[in-house]
Amino acid sequence: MTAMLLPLLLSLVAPTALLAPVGAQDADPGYAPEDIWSEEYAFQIFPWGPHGNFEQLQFREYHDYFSMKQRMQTLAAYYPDFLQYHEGLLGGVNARGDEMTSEDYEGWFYKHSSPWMKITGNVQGGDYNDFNDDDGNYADRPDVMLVGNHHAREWMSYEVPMFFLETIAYYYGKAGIDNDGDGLVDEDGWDGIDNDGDCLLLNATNQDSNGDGTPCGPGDLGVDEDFSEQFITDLVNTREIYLIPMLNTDGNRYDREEYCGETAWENCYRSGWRKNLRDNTVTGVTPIPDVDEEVDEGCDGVDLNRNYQFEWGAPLGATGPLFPGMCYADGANNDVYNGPVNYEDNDDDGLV
Ligand SMILES: [Ca+2]
Ligand SMILES: [Ca+2]
Ligand SMILES: [Ca+2]
Ligand SMILES: [Ca+2]
Repeated sequence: MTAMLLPLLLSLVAPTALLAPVGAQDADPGYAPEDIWSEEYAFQIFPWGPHGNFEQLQFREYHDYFSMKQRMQTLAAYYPDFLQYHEGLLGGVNARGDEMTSEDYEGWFYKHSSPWMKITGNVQGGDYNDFNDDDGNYADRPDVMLVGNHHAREWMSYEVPMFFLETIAYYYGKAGIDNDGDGLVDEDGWDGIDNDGDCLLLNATNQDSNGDGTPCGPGDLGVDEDFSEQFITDLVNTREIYLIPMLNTDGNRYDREEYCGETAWENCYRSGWRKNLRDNTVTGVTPIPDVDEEVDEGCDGVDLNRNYQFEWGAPLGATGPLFPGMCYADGANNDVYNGPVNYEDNDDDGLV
């Protein structure tokens, strides 16, 4: 009942009274999260699901390429009004005049495209784009592209876009929801500030729940805990969002299936595979032929965030060395090889 009564107390009781919660007897007066908010909010149990892998849906376990893709397809099937799933790109003549096919956008080794989601209001309306094979193109809606997992080993970087996707999928079009269960609706929106002051009611040890050293700052329990669902709906309706959670499908599969394994953070002394799996032995960069079709760990791969053609290698190659690894057995790999520059999609990641 505390959670239901608190809003009333906040409006009726003098501020000093709030500093002495019932039952506090130690030197750290204040509430525990579950005293103020719903159990779901206090323990960060997300409302989406319930079908599928619970641990992954609750972001307590990493997706892999396959489960990520399956979840994207499931969400698109549930919410066809504003989500449209795509396996990759159809191809055609790109903006630079090059003829591209859908295979050009597949990874070198595992041959996956990068799955992506088109997100906008009435996504099946608007114009059709025959290069992307997507609907929902509206001249008056700005495009926003969100890309995760340039670096194969940075698994969290595709979970963040997946969390974004789950949030939008669940809350889009819903009326105001009391997200934290305190009886108030939309009282603390997304601005990194504890607008209603409830975080400050926690005991001191709970005020920095994300452990970044800043109490009641961005990311802490009680900060931005009751955003506006209408804000999400408006945001989606006025933009075309292109969400690519896992750009580096090749590298990520290799990292978790071959290079490090599923428990990489516990036992991968090499710190993980970073690049994609571009075959550097058959590109003319090195004279050494690729005698097999396997990944050559001392040679292959391009560091995707160093391969953008904008300011490639600038200044003087400082953003990335010009050569891949040693390209012989057990030779050192160059983890930050930036790949060639020729203003084409020379690393097959779908981005130029
Ligand atoms: Ca609330
Ligand atoms: Ca809300
Ligand atoms: Ca904090
Ligand atoms: Ca708050």
